[in-house]
Amino acid sequence: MSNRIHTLGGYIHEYQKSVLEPENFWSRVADSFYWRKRWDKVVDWNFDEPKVQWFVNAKLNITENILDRHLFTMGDKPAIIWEPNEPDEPNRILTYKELHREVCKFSNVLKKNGIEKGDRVIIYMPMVPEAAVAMLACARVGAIHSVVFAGFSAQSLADRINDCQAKMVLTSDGNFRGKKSIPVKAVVDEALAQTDTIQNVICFKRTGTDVTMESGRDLWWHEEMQGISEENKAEEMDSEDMLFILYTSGSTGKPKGVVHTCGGYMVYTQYTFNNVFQYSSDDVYWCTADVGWITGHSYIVYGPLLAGATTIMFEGVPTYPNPGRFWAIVDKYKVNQFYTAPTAIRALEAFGTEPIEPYKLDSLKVLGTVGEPINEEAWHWYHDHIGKGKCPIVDTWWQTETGGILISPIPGVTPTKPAYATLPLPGIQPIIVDSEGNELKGNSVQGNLCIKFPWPSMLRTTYGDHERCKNTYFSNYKGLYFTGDGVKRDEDGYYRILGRVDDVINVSGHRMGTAEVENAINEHPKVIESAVVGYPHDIKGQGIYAYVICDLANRSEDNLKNEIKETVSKIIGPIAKPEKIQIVPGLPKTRSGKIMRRILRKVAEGDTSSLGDTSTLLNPEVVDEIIKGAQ
Ligand code: 7RM
Repeated sequence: MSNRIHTLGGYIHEYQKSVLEPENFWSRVADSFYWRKRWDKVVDWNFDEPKVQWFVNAKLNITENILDRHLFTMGDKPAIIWEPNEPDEPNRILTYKELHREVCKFSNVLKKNGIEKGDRVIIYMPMVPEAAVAMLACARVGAIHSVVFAGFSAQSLADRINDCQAKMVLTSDGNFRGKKSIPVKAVVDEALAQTDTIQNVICFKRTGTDVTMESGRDLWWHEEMQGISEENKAEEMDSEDMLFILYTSGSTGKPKGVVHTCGGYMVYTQYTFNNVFQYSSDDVYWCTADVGWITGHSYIVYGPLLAGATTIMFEGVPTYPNPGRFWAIVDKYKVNQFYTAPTAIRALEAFGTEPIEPYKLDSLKVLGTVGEPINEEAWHWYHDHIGKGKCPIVDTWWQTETGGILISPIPGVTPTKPAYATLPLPGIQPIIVDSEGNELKGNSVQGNLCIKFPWPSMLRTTYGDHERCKNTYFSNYKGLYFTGDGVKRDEDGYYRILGRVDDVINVSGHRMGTAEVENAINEHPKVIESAVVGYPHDIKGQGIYAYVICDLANRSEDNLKNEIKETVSKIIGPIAKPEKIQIVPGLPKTRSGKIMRRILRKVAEGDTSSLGDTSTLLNPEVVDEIIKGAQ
């Protein structure tokens, strides 16, 4: 039923089958779901347009597979356990039956307020169960949700609303995060001044902070839910109808809306959840991501709930009220599978082992990581001190665009290796190419990571701009999906992800385009030009280092740097603030005017010994000035 792999032999068998007979393989996996109408063809694809369709002409609603399908078998099982920011505030537990009821009611609220199949709805909410209810209610009525991380600025929110022409925003009054209480509705109000497609805002009351409610536009969640019917029949969706849009950064200034569709995403997220976490029916699973990122979509909400799992949603941060909070939660709920980011592990490692000592952590069976390469030291710390040497670590490699995990160990089944994502899951055919696109065959090779065959949860397009999808992912190497990551396949055939090979910086697992940050910096009136690179950061993996040319008249450098940070925070959000800003007299440029980022990267890394040939630069003299002023 769950298509779970139990043995190494089973993995090898399933993998081979998935490559030799992909249609039979995926059709067997898909058979365990509830479809209103079965597919005519399993997959139809070409990577040139690109056009990818899975379970062609099948009809379904993903929420019937999450809710209605589980009602009779596990109606009273906890679906979502919500742990609040404050440890002594009461938690909330929603069983499958209660989640079903909430989703049906909120689906009726959406419909009552004019939301129809195909409409775009923005979800800008903190980590509360209502965020999941909102996503599922959209899916149930056939609306396309686009969750925007609630730490993004009004400007970022407005850009996303405008890009997808959203009709509604679902939000909250405020957001508790550690010691802070963040206004959320006020940011929405600011964003809406720059948009003209939003008809209604539905606001969930969380912090009780004062908000302005615009009459005729803004509605309270609790008022709308009052007295609304609990009966709701899910909309019938085509397998290839859009399920959601999620914006992600790339190498240009403008984030792109990655589009996922209903059928393939459903099949792949449940299949990978079951295998990668080896979830069994009474387990408690916890992924610490935010629903604003793909990890929250696929492995807090959709994958686990499709699998009938109990999934924890945590509102707070790892260090509040103290750096033992994660471990307190693990013991409190007897968490069996724990999935987090390397940056969180490194941040907690910095506090030593004392915060762990009060806790048993003996319920843990599987540990996971996602979002960025994990260094060997952090891997061992996690393995020894959290897993007590007995829990396999699944280092899961995947992307917003891939929808689900592509390369990962299967715990207890395939081997693990520190800092390695190891082996592709069944159905995934990775290939390594050199910069000319030649395939690097065999083991002990290093190059760019591509995938040569479609998998059910891959992106279908970038919203409103199919050319961009084609250019970004399918044009670098003909006939292949290009991931943007560098990779090594070692002597044993295991994959180690080396990080991005394009202009994308990964700060604490959050993707940021260098151009996006530069555009924000350039908004400051005193900034003439800027260039941004990533540099190695002990905790965040990478930090943002900005080189800025500016007009310093009547300004101190320190004031200006702080203002620049504030500008970035305002335009993108606090996560994009540069750690280091260096005011420079010029930027190293080629004769065609391209900034030589390679040099700036070296200086930011503190390695000025091998800058390469700088004589071909338009302005070689600035390099010395930059080295002198480096931080
Ligand atoms: C799930 C997610 C995607 C980028 C990806 C990589 C990096 C993700 C790992 C990793 C090394 C990993 N989606 N990345 N997982 N690098 N090991 N296990 O993070 O779209 O936000 O980012 O993240 O560079 O291309 S994402």
